[in-house]
Formats: sequence, structure tokens, C-alpha cells
Amino acid sequence: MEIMLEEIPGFLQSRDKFYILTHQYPDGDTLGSACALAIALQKIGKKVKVLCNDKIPPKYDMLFEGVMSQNFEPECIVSVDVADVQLLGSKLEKFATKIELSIDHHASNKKFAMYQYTEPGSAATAEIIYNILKIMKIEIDIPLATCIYTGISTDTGCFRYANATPRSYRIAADMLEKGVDACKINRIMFDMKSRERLEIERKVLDSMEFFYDNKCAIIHVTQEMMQKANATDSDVEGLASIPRQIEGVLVGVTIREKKDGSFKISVRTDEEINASLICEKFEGGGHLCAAGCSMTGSLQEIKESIVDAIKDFILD
Ligand SMILES: [Mn+2]
Repeated sequence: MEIMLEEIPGFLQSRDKFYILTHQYPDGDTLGSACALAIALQKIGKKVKVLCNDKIPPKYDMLFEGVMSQNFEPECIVSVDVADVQLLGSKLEKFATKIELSIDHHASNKKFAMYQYTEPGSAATAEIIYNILKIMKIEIDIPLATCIYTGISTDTGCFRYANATPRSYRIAADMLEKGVDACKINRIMFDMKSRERLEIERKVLDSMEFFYDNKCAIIHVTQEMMQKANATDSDVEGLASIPRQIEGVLVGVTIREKKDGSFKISVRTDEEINASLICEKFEGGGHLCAAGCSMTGSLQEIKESIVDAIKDFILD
């Protein structure tokens, strides 16, 4: 059932031992939100553990600086920024039916938790966490501010995407006033690249194909390409933004082969085309300009189905 934002503090206060679940292929928002909530709950004497299916990429280490690592049996399981239990990944799927509270900003959220709070107007789940901390009157120190700022800046592409609202900027400004080193965070999140990342980018650019009068660009990354570039999952994060950078491209698609041989599709669009509707054709979803889905089959078959699905959106 739905829960109101104002009810969340009472919910959290009435429980003591929390597991906070993040989504697989973690990003700055799921980890920033989870760590911010963990630090806040620790401040009021709760036991908290942040869990993720995947190994945390080193660039996010700073988010965990204020989070204690401890072992205990949970009394309450919370998920943050997780739109669907399938996104928990195989290591966390055992918790799928036990999630008591889900806090999320994806309009496509599958409402799997006992108590669900979804705010699609929020650019990042971290904005919702910020509002919860405000109601709880928790003092925002630098470790907390770092988590919140990182969540908002990463989900808005450093405040460049259409999802960034005046509120996103206001919360970020508040975090700057709390002493957060935004310049350092932005450099780590947006400028820094590993050598492996550059190698995989080189291969991915080679894979690019254009359709519909160059209005649609598709790139792919296979496990074989990743092996040749010695790239890990974190090295391929954010590749989805590449096709849409090209002048005249309205729909950018990234097809990424997962370890199990299935494919993850990321669609990025201009505001005039709804990325979420394209992905819903393949049982996925997301936001207006950024959405995703999963598919199985050969790379060529998948590419053909997607190109076909996009046709109605591009040619009208
Ligand atoms: Mn998010």
C-alpha cells in the first residue's frame, strides 16, 4: 500500500535493525540514497547495513565513509531507487518478498513493497531522502551531504537533464552550504575515466549504426568486447549517453550483453519522444527521456526488434 512522506519518519523510528537494498549495476543515486539513509538512521541509534548485488565501484567509496559496517539479522528491509524487484540482482532476490518499505522516484515502480512511497516528480531518490531527513530534523553533516549531492548530481547528469527541477538545485545548494566538495564529486563522477573505460568506448564507437535518416543511433557492447578491453561492469556504466550526444539524433539506444547472455537495452531520447513507451513494448520502463528493458535472443534479432519498435515514434 501507499505510504505518505510524512509517515516515513514514524515508520523508521519504530524499527531498529535495517537492511537497505540498492539496485544492481549501482549508480550514484541508489548508493547515495542508501548511504544517506544509513548514516541518518545510525545517528538516531539504529543498526543499518547497505546491501548491493554487485561489488561497489571504487569511485563510490566516499559515500560509504560515514556508514558503519556491522553484521546482524534485519528487522526491517527497505529498498531505495529500486523500481522492480528484478533489479535487485541474484544475490538480493531472496529479499524480494520481504521488503517492507520502498522509496523510489521511478514512475514505472512495480509497487512490490508492503509500504510504497513513489515520487516520480523527484529527479533522484536522494531528493526524497533529503526531505525525509528534514522532517526527522536530522542534522546534515558533510558525509550525509556528500551522499545526497552525489545522488542528485548523478541522476541529473550533473544538472543537465530535463528531470532537474528548481528543487534539485535548491537541495544541491543547501548541500554546498553544508560544505560538500561538489567540484571533487563532479570530477570523480563525470570526468574521471579508467583506461579500460576508454578502450571499451573506442570499441563501442566502432559498433555505432544509424537508422531513420540518422535520427536513431544504436551502439552495442558484448561480453567479448568487454573482455578484449579488460572492462568491468562499472567501466560500461553511462555508455548509454553516447548515441544521444550526436547532433540530430532523437533516439539513442545502447544494447549491452549481460554475463548470462541476455541483453539490457537503454533508450535515451529527446523530450519529444517518450523513451518509457518504447521500452514498455518490451516489458520495461523508466522515465520520459531515459528508459530501459531486458531482452533475450541474438544481438541482430534484438537490434531489428528495437529498430522496428522505434519506427512509430520517429516517423509520425
Ligand atoms: Mn535514481
